[in-house]
Amino acid sequence: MRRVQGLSRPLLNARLLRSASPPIPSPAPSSSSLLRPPPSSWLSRLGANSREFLLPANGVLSSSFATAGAAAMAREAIPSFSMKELVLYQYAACPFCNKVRAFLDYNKLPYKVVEVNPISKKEIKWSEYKKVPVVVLDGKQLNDSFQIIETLQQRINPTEENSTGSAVVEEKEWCRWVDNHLVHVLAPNIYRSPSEALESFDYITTLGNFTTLERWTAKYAGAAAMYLVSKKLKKKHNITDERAALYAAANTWIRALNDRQFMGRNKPNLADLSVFGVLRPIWKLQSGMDLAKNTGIGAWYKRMETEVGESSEVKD
Ligand SMILES: N[C@@H](CCC(=O)N[C@@H](CS)C(=O)NCC(=O)O)C(=O)O
Repeated sequence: MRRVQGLSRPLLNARLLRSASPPIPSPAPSSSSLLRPPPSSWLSRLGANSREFLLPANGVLSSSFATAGAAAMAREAIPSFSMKELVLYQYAACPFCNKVRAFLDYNKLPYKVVEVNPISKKEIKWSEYKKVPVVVLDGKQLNDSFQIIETLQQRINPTEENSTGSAVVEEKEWCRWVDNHLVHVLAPNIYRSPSEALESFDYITTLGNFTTLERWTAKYAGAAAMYLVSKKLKKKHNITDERAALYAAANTWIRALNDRQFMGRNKPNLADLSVFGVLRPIWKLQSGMDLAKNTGIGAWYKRMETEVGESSEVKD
């Protein structure tokens, strides 16, 4: 059985893994999930950290899926993982959600997607936890991308022992680096200028289910708001030049690879999947194209596309 190098056995936090109560509704078809046009409170709410990322990835990623290589195509279903249903509640542009998707896709775990409206969050009204990603696995709710991946990894490799080996320490360290550093560099880049903010919101509104008026409003109001918010985020995360920070992060990652194909050596480990997942939504945007052009990360990214392969999302 193929495996990703796993993290140590998790101390499952009861807050993060609990029986769903009240009963979790069946997911609405993803085609009906929307990024609604901004209500009047939206601009102020956009200032929240939680709204750093509103960019849908699906459309951006279609070409990634199309380039799935032979290695990924040949991958087998994971025999030890028995599950009835896995539902991912997400914002398509959310880097944390894309981390989870990269893990699911790489491991060929079939999942349904419910696109959550970031304003009303009505799709996760049943949940006390109000962030995404949320996974519902056979009726159990899992919150937080790190915990979701770790829990699923344990299901894939139930016999894996707690390890403090150097490879595991390294993997953990770089997973933390993704959450604590890399993700914070992204929003200031994709909303860096009015034109880049518009580019980003063009994806959001093109892919979402908007009326013409809603699409126009969300695109321009959202872009304007996030352009302003991105300046605050730069300060908050001590970034002076956002592109330089993005390139520096990519170069840091490449140095960490130290001439290995992947951090997991011949196969991606969880750190590879995390870096890839959070970069995926921006890869076809101006910031992603600049990143590929000005750093050496492109070759690793292409290898990751091949390894992760096609999406294992199940559509209704
Ligand atoms: N530590 C969490 C962070 C998740 C997170 O911050 N998600 C954002 C979207 S990118 C969110 O849902 N924010 C709450 C909101 O939108 O109101 C994880 O790794 O899953």
